[in-house]
Amino acid sequence: MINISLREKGEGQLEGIIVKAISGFFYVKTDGHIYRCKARGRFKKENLTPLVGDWVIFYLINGKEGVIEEILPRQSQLVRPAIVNVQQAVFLFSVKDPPANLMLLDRLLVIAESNRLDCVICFNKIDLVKEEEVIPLTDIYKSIGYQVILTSALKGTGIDQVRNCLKDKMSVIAGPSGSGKSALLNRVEKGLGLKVGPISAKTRRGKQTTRHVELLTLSFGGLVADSPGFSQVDFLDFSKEELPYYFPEIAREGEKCKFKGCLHEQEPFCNVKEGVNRGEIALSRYQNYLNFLKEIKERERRY
Ligand SMILES: Nc1nc2c(ncn2[C@@H]2O[C@H](COP(=O)(O)OP(=O)(O)OP(=O)(O)O)[C@@H](O)[C@H]2O)c(=O)[nH]1
Ligand SMILES: [Zn+2]
Repeated sequence: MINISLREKGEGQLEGIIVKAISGFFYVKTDGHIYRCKARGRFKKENLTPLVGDWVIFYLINGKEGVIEEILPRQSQLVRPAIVNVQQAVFLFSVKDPPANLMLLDRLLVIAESNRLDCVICFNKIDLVKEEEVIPLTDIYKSIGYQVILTSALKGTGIDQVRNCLKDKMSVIAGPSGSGKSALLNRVEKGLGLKVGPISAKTRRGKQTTRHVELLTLSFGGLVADSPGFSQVDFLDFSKEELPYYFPEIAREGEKCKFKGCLHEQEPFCNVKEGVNRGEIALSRYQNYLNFLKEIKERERRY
C-alpha cells in the first residue's frame, strides 16, 4: 500500500517520494505538493544515487525547494527503467496494429518475474478484432494464472478493471510503441494529457529523444510509471537454471520431471515436454522458453 503522507520527521523534515529526476534535480511528492530537491553531497561520496520511486527524508530551504537527507530502504530495484519500489508490472499489447508480439511479452514477463513483480497483462485495441480472435490469446495467459484485462482505450472498454488493478500500488506500465499506453492512461486518469499518436508526432526529435521515467499520480490512489525502457533489448541477467522458475507453468510441471535440474530440452521423461504434448502448456510459451534458454547459454559461453 502506498501512503503518501506529510509526516513530520525531525524539525522541518518531510517525507516524500521521488516522482521524477531531471538534470540533478529530484521532484519529491508529499501529499499536497511537489518539491524540487537536490541530493546531499554525501550521497555522492557514498556512491548512492536517489532514484525515481525512492522514499526520502528531506528538508525545505524555501517554499518550493529542498535537500534530500536520507533515502529510506528500498523494496525492489529495476535497472531499466531505473526505478525502485515498484510492486507491479502491467504489460500492454495491442491485439492488432501492431499485433501482439508474444516473444516480447514472454520476455517482459520473465524479466518481471525475476524481479519478483506482480504481473498483469492488458490486451488493448480489442475494438479492432472479433471476440473469438482474442480468446486463444487470453486463454494462454489466464491458464498460467496471470490476470488478463481486455481493453479498448478508443471505446473505453475495460478501464475500470485497469483502475482496480492500479489502485493503491506502485506500477510500471510497459509495452511496444503504438500499443496504446498513453491512450489507456489518459482514459484511466482524466487530465494526465499524455500525448497519443506516432512517436514522431509526440516529440520533435522523434525516437532519439530521451524520455525520462516519471511516476504519475492516480487520483483514486496509486502511482504509475509509463516506462520508456523495459524493452526487448534487455538481456536476461540470470542463470539458465533459474529460467524455468520465471515461467510459472513450466516451474509447476517441471516438479514432476524425472531428473532433478531438468532444463526441459532433450531430457527423457520430461513432464514439461509432455505437458506441451498434452496441450497443457502453450507451444508458444515453450518455444519462447527454449529461445531464452539458448540465449542465456550463449551468453554464459561467452563469459
Ligand atoms: N483502434 C484503437 N486504437 C487505439 C487504441 N488505443 C490506442 N490507439 C491508437 O494507437 C496509436 C498509439 O497509441 P499511443 O497511446 O500513442 O501508444 P503508446 O503505447 O503510448 O506508444 P509510445 O508512446 O510510442 O510507446 C494512436 O494512434 C492511438 O489513437 C484502441 O483501443 N483502439
Ligand atoms: Zn523437464
